[in-house]
Amino acid sequence: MISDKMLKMLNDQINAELFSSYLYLSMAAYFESENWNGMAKWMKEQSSEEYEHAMKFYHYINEVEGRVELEAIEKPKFGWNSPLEAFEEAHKHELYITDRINKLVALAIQENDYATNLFLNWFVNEQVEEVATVSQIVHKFKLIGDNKTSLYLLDRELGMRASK
Ligand code: OFO
Repeated sequence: MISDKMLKMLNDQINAELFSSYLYLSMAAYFESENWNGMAKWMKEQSSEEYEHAMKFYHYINEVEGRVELEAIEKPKFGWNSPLEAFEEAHKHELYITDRINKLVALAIQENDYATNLFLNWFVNEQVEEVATVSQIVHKFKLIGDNKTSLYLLDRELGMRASK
């Protein structure tokens, strides 16, 4: 049995993960509008992963006999000035999500909620990977600058991201 406070925070995290999915889909749409099809593919994959993250929380809440309560999803930003700006925002967003996961873990520890703590371990590792991946992409964009050929090649590289 989980506490009401924990249940509320887990439900809020469903909303945060769905917002992540929505934000990355909006970035994908921006990339498509600029004909960066590889970047769009990368972001669509990321958007799908975020939906899966939301569903992990959904299933966990049901497993511990809590009640899933969905709230409205905030409208994501519509456009960015450059691919670099979009990926920088993705990086910032992942740091924010990491902070949220850490707060969930802190509450689970405080409440001696071992099951939820164990469930959250997967997300702790996932956040390390997500922050590192986006950070590397931002680094590549910064190296490349305005070099069109290199941007074309990076777009191709990002488009090779496999579906999970
Ligand atoms: Fe769900 O990890 Fe990104 O936001």
